[in-house]
Amino acid sequence: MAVRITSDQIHELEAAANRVHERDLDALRAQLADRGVDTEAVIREVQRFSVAAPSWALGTGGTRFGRFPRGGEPRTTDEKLDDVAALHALTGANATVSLHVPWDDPEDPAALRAYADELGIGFDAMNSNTFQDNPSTTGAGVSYKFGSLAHSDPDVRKRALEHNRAVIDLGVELGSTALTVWLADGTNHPGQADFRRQFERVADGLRELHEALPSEWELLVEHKPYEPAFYSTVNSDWGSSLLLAQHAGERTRCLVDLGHHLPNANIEQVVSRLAMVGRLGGFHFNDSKYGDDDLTVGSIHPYQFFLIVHELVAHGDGAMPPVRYMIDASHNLKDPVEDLVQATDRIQCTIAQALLVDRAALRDAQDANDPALAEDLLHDAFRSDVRPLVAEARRRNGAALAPLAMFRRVGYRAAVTAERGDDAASTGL
Ligand code: LRH
Ligand code: MN
Repeated sequence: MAVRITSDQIHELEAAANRVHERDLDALRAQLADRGVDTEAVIREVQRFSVAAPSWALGTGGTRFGRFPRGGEPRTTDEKLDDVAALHALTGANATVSLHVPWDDPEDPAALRAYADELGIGFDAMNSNTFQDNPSTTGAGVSYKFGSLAHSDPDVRKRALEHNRAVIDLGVELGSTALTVWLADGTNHPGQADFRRQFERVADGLRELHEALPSEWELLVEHKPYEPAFYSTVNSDWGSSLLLAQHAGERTRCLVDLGHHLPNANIEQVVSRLAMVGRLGGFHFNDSKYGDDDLTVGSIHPYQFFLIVHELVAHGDGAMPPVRYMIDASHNLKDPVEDLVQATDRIQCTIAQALLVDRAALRDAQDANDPALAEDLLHDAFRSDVRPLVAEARRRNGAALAPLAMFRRVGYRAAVTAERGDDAASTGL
């Protein structure tokens, strides 16, 4: 019998904490009222927000140098849904999961969908995988070693398209309405391939996929500068991604993985550009210090993340715009659910901070070329401790004031480890 975390359980365990919470909330409300902030609107917007959990990050992640599994990991996609349901019970903001095929390859999609419905979890964008050879995705005699949609061999490209269409078909059965395509396609050696011919092959492949999309579906293309290719990557940056999206068709947009930018890239400006031309499709939220480190959201560059969310709230005219929000991280050291709880909390807090920005005053400061005032207006928001507002939004969603403490208090990991076993390992990164 799967381990469940319920609102009643949380409410009961947080009874004492609730009194302290209400005192802190009242104090903050008074403070923000003086600044003309509509705290109820902030709480409602945080309540409304949800970010998809990555199915491939519910186990312990690793690197080529090692992986230190902790046991009690979800062994099946059903058990991954159990963990996402536990996560959602704690945060009130992870109502969907993003599956990755063939790491998730359900024998009975209808049964999986019924189980997800029972748990109140939906399926966000599906992810295909043409960056690993796998009997179910490549079949005999085909390898993605030298690429997939960019491959010089039409048989390999054909196989890659078939896999992506199969992922769409599975997604239709699960109620998903989007496919994310991240391609590892590129080169390691100058001269290994022709940049233009590789790009044109991918562009044509994505257009074919776009034409295969069911009516209400969208296609998301994800750029990345390097890894596993270390000399050139076909969809290497936002410009390449935008060109691919425009070539593929109107229901193709760009997915921005925060870790997929070279050092010092101005990611908030990339977001502004893509939103401006109506091609911002979604995000893979994470953080990084050096490369595609897939670390906890807001753990390394919280101010950069604030500036990105500020761009979104500005683009959404005071609300988070309707694009696809997903977390994409790799939990090498932390408990995967704890890391996702923290990531979701950081996103909720950053949204609340971005909603505190006095955008009218900022616009005036910008028009008056007053950079000092403009910066202060951003910092007033970024330096505001909004945690009582976020805790209140979670409480109203039936979730936890302090989700990490609650996860530990209910002993979820110990309970599922007892059920799944110390050597239970998950599929994914
Ligand atoms: C590539 C990526 C992509 C996924 C993979 C798990 O680095 O960000 O989004 O397919 O990680
Ligand atoms: Mn990603």
